[in-house]
Amino acid sequence: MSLINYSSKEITCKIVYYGCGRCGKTTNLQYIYSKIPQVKRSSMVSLATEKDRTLFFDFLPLDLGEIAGYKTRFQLYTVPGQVFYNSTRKLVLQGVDGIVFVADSQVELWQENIDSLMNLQENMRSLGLDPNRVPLVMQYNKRDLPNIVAAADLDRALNFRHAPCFEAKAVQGIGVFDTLKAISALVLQSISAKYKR
Ligand SMILES: Nc1nc2c(ncn2[C@@H]2O[C@H](COP(=O)(O)OP(=O)(O)O)[C@@H](O)[C@H]2O)c(=O)[nH]1
Ligand SMILES: [Mg+2]
Repeated sequence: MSLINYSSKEITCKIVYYGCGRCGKTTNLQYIYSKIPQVKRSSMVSLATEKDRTLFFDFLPLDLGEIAGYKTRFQLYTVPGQVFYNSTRKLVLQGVDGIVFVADSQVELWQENIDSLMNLQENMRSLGLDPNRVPLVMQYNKRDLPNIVAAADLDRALNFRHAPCFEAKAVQGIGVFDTLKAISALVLQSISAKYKR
């Protein structure tokens, strides 16, 4: 549910990075934060436990320029990945305009990725969101590690609607902006389609 303010000519969109615990969601936001000029971003808010795991969410507001005279604001959120935080995940998903599903490419996390994707779809449905329609981008992260699943196999198992997908090494920043550009373009397209009459 993007917010469009006609008088101030501003569009605010919400993008959520979803995925199992420790797949690299926070790392994506931290990298984006480190590369965006100060004037284009507010400070990043992180609510983490002592062990560096997201407790509620990370939040990063960005100004990404103008489209047709409208200033576009993007709010990036992550969800806590651990299974028991589902009510928080649902809360963060409310009003989402676009989703980045981050998968951990490591072989031993195969099932966790699938479970997280099922959980995403279930939570979306329970919020009245159509998993087949909300703009979505897939990111296969941790490609730098040795024991990983081939990207094509991850794609077959996870990319249920042939969404744009990117391989990433988020710790090195690789693939992070490709992912962000793809999801922001999809979100802006879907918003302009919605408001065009
Ligand atoms: N080797 C490697 N480690 C990564 C990568 N992305 C994230 N990590 C590490 O994985 C751990 C969990 O990352 P984090 O972003 O906190 O995961 P989150 O729970 O999804 O927010 C951290 O130690 C990160 O440094 C990557 O591309 N390669
Ligand atoms: Mg996190």
